[in-house]
Amino acid sequence: MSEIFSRRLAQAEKNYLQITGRSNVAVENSNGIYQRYKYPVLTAQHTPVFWRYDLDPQTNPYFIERFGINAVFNAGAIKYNGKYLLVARVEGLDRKSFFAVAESPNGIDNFTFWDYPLLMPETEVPDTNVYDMRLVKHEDGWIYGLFCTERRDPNAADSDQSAAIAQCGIARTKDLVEWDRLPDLKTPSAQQRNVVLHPEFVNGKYAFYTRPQDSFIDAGEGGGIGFGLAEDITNAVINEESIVDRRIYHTIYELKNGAGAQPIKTAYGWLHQAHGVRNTAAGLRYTIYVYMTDLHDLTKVIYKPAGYLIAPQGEEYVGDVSNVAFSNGWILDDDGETLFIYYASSDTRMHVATTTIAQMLDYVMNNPPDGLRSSTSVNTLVGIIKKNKAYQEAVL
Ligand code: M1P
Repeated sequence: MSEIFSRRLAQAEKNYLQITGRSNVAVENSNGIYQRYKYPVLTAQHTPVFWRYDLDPQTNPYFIERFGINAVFNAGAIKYNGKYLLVARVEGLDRKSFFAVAESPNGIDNFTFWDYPLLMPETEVPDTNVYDMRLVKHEDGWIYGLFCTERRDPNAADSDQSAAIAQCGIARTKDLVEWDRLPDLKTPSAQQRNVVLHPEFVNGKYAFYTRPQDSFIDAGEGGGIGFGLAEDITNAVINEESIVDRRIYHTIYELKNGAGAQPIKTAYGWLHQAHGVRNTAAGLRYTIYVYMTDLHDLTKVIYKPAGYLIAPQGEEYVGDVSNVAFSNGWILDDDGETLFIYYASSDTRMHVATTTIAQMLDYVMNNPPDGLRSSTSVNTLVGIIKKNKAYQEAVL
């Protein structure tokens, strides 16, 4: 074994142990809604050394990285057998994404990947790229993974090598190791991304939150986050899609939006998280927001605070696709109260924010909604100031 090989191997192993063994640190936060943490929970450096390098000095004398990882982001999340699991979107240097499970004993640090990536079966039309899995423990007993499957548009001209079609892939498992691939979801829309399965049956049917879109990037006529029912998950067909959370001019979700993770049932309604996109002179800006729908009418939004819950902050702004905060996974802990919100920054790395259902209910039900005009925002602010002044005068 050459000196260079042993030195570089020792360094790679040291880096890996340092990053996966590091304790996370809560960051002082003033918004009172959730707690951010100092370190990302998953990065490309969290991938095992034995994924990236050939460890045989005979065949890799320079200890060259043979399979580079570009980014680890947009993870689905679930608690399973007492462990906090993230099914991450791992992207190689070749731009292909695949899924891999990482587990942590506490949900905030020490995430380590399982030895092998997830072996996702294909349908008869192979996926070119798969990403952004939403995990749902459904009342039918299966754990479902819904994800985007992307393929080249078969009708695109040869000169156009970027036209793509996005659809919702569906797979299910009992142990997150063996997966059955089901046919892709069929909807009235040309394309789909950001599809989430509702955890309960609705009138005996499977209920989906969809994101109809006209083309690969543009939501186009797709009005926002949709909703539809399918009789059979093994051949899921939605015939009618209605819009639950509409895109609206001059909001953080005016350009497009998409459901994040499975909604959480509370005493007051279903708590949803989603991402909203707006355009800026510097490009698209993705932020995460929440809203609540009626317990009995899943298509009726009953509470929705104005603006975003999580936007990129500090180093989160920078990455492969900058100015992106995106979430497709959260875990409600066994106490029914502690909530881990997993979010990616700038299509590069994963973070966690922790909160409680009590805090989220207070936020979603009591923070002011968007009045959609500057003057309504001013009225809201004046109301807060007047109330505070009256309170201070009364107690002083
Ligand atoms: O690059 C930002 C995000 O873009 C897409 O989200 P949407 O479909 O809402 O535009 C997805 O490709 C997502 O993975 C990515 O993080």
